[in-house]
Amino acid sequence: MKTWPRALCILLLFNNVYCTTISSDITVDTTLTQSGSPYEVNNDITINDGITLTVDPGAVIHFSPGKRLTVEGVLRAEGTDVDRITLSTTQTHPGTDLSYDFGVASIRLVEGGSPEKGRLEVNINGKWGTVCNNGWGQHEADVACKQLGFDGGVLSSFTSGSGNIWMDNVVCTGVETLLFECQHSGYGQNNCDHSQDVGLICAGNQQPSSVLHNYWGGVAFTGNSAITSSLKHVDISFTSGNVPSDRSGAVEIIGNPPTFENVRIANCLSSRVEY
Ligand SMILES: [Ca+2]
Repeated sequence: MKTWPRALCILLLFNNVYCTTISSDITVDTTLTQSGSPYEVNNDITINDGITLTVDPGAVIHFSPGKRLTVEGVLRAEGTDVDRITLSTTQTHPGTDLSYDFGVASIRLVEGGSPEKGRLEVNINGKWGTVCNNGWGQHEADVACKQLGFDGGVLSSFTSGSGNIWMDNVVCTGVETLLFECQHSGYGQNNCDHSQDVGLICAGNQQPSSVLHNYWGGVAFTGNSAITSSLKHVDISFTSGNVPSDRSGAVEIIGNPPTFENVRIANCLSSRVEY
């Protein structure tokens, strides 16, 4: 009885009918529609060799944390200017701004002499910069240290950085999984100088992948189908690559590459496209 809903789901998919949860590999030609959205993918799934998954304009697909889509067959995700296709996560990431990318490592501690301490730096659109200490307290230190995989931490001061001061007036409630989900003045907006750079001393044993659990694994093109996959007017966000250890691309190309047209990849903890 327990497997009945999944069987029903596959039957519905077979008839191209509305189905919200996808738990198994795509083994017959299937179309995901805007009216059936959002779809929730709660397993690692593969589009099998010889099979086409068509994603209609305006369709929204949300992946559970860590789950990824492997394309051995064909993925035809062709949105339009008005009805873009969304590939994202089931998890909410409040406060994050889709016009920014957080880089592969996203935050780090430097010049502290050991991994758990140092000046806090954040990566925005591929550039490392610092964080101003205006407003910093326990919640903010805890969120940053937890993002780094520690249990928590305290504000400190280390050598000053240089270049961008990316965040100022950071206010966290303490439940955020990313520093980027806390309120702040806007990236690059600050009235600080580098003497106010946040330093941290984190506590506990570092668990490198803790934050990745809110992110999905991205799309891997592994097949060598004669028919080329296509991504057109697609938004891909909140991937961490191949969870937990290998932060590979939001889109990873191992087999034949897809065609890309107007694809936006944002808010990822992974690189964008990896070959
Ligand atoms: Ca300030």
